[in-house]
Amino acid sequence: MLLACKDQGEFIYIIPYLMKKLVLILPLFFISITGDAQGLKSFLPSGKYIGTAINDTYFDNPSANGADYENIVKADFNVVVAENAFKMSTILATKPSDPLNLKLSDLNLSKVDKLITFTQNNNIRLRGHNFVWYSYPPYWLNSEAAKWSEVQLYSFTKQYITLLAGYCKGKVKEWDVVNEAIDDDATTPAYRSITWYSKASSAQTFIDSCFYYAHAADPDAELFYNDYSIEISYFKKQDFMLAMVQDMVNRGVPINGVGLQCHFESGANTNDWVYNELRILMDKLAVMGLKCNITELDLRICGSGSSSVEQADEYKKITKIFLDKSNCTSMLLWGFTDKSSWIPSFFSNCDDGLIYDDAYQPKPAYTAIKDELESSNAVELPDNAAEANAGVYPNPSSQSFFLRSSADVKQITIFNLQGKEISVVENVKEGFGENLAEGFYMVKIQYFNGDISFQKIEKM
Ligand code: 9MR
Repeated sequence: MLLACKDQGEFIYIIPYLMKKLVLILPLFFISITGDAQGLKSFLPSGKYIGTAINDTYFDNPSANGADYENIVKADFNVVVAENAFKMSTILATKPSDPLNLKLSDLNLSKVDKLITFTQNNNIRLRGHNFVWYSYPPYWLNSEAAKWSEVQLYSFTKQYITLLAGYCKGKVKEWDVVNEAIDDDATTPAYRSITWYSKASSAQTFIDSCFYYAHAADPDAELFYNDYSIEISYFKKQDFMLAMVQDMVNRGVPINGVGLQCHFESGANTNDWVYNELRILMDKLAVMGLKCNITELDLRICGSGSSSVEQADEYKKITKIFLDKSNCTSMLLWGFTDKSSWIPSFFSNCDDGLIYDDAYQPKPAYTAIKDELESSNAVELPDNAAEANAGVYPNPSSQSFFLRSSADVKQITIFNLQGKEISVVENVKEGFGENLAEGFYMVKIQYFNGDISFQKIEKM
């Protein structure tokens, strides 16, 4: 293969070629196999978490992955969630002898224990997904629940959440309490009615109760409502969700945030309009005092609809939103390697949605996220600072300045302190001021909406 594709088989050319290849390959080997200190998480500002879902093979067949899987998780991520291991379908996979008198010993906690140990040993935050989900219930639950009264439905749910949240108290820092409770009706969405819990006469009271049970069991855990197709306002589900969580906040239900799943199709769902929508939604939830985290991000490539380069740019833009918005504290991918992803089995003709390939090598998407994190790392944002701290910041690693703003900026003009114009920067997103001489300057920031602000900066 090498001979065929390189230098017509002339041996003398092969040695430098191989050496060049080794130089290229070795750093990748170190990044992916050894748990390199320069993994993604090392570029995060404080208070931010980047993470991944942990696939079933990690628990069921660890040898299939060798050491690569764990080493990558340790190097790159400071938050993880189990893709399936914390779901009721796993925890109550075996029918309890008396489901209405649940005991801790009825819960299958072996995978929970494994992930708790792994995260504690490696200083990784653990999020739990999920207590209540209409989909994929344990095989026995629908038929059993059909026999229950509403009171028994509440009793079972309370026991389950209390046992699991109590067992994980202090170890699981945040939970998806309720997952996907809103249906997909395009015009008039409602609470899902096809669920084992539809027996509750008020879906909202049932949802509230789940949050109260979880809060009582672990008052320090952050509690989330998690869903898909709520990311953009085009889907009426978003309106429903916003009204629902606003109402919960108003009534004092212990909800801390909303999880946006973000299962996007690269090249299809991710034009600028989507990014703006994400920012607007995060702001709306911030006004309610709620976090808005990205909980299951992937960008599947379907047929020839996109490329790894386009996908990388999309990952970069979403990472920037995560960094810009102070109420978006976590961005989790739904897995990190295309070797184990839900995508090909759920979407025909789609694959390759993650940031490492099948062979655990980082893809352009990995580098794009890393670059975005790296370029934003110069300034550590205090809590709730994203909007208040809009402005120009120095980026010491590149001797340039960057702009932090959720509003689009038309142009930046740089003046010296005598008021003489030094330069005009049109594409401020790329960073600017690299060639300025040391000293103080005044920058004029002109926004597309007509707003103007001034700021003094120092080039060191
Ligand atoms: O990726 C998960 C897949 O392996 C499971 O078979 C499936 C059913 O448990 O759930 C998938 O994860 C879903 C998540 O729990 C909720 N949001 C959508 C995810 C992808 O379907």
